[in-house]
Amino acid sequence: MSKNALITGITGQDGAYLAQLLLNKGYRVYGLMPRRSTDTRWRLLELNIEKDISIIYGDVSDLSSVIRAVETSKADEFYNLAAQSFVGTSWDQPVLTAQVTGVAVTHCLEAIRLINPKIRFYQASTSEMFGLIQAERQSETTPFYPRSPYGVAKLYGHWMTVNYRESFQLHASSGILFNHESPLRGIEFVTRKVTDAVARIKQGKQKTLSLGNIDAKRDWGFAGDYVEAMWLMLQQDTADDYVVATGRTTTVREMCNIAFAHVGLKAEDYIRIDPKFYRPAEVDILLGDPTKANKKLHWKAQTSLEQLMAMMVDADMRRVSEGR
Ligand code: NAP
Ligand code: F7E
Repeated sequence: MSKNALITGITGQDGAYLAQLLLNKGYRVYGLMPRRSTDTRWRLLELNIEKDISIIYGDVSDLSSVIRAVETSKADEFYNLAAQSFVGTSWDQPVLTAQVTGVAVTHCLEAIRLINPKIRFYQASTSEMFGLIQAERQSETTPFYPRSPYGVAKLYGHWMTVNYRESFQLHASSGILFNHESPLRGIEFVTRKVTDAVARIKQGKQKTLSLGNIDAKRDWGFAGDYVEAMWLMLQQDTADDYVVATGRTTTVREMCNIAFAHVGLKAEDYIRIDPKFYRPAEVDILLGDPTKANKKLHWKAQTSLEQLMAMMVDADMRRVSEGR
């Protein structure tokens, strides 16, 4: 019998890829979507799956929305991907970030506990919880030290997920995912900002690219690979926490070199440093240790950074040439 899945954050990068994956596996997919004044379904339209998803309007910061979504969807699996997910904005809207990215996780857990404790739950945790890193390679046992209101809010959600698993025996797992990108990445994140600029510069529509701290290092993977790990976590007999990463770290500078080189340009000829893109506190380096996910989930990142940047630049070259 086919299963029902509820995804919050269905209109985001991961929500779109996860919905596609679950539809391909025969799930009935329900998506909780906040009503906005303009249509936010561009990713679902780009993957051509918008007609296959049942949308439930609501907001994760509103407990009644979440309760209604759990009841309406009759979910077997609940993926909480909704968040104010941009780290930079979390210093400008720290209270909203705490509510949407942090407290709302408890709304999801409470709805499950009250309506059907058998529902399996996935919480979208993050490498930002490691912040000022306490080990060279970060694994499930590395102590946390968040460096942004976003990281702090996510850490609350992570520990509530662990707590509800231990207190109420919920099948609740926390995926500690390192940065993952794709052609569907939001334009404000650095990889997509770069690939969009590469396409515009190559096509004569932009002259330079302004960035902040290009010495920061990230462990970047492909979102399409990472949503598979989310699903695998909920297929295990017991719930647990997993680091999902590639195990390779690269500077923003080198990522730019790769992206510009894909269209035959040199990044250094176009990059300008603008202090306005620096953050009040930076996460200098992240490098994940995905050994547990490799062994227990049999999951491994399939896409190299070079392949990822090529995929993203090619998609933006197409968009820019179509006038988008
Ligand atoms: P994203 O593209 O920013 O998507 C976030 C989604 O959350 C959007 O659909 C957004 O809808 C929705 N949302 C925001 N506020 C909401 C609210 N109050 N109620 C209901 N929905 C709301 O993020 P992503 O990259 O797909 O990431 C998915 C999740 O994984 C997030 O929780 C993120 O923090 C986490 N994460 C991401 C990464 C990464 O590298 N991508 C790594 C680790 C963890 P609107 O667009 O309408 O606001
Ligand atoms: O920044 C530096 C910036 O905004 C990456 C989210 O998905 O991953 C993401 O958070 C690095 C940082 O991602 C610019 O200072 C330099 O060091 O692409 P980002 P993030 O902050 O790592 C984690 C895992 C999440 O959970 C989050 O939800 O790049 N950087 N110059 C810049 N970053 C941006 N955005 N723009 C710049 O101009």
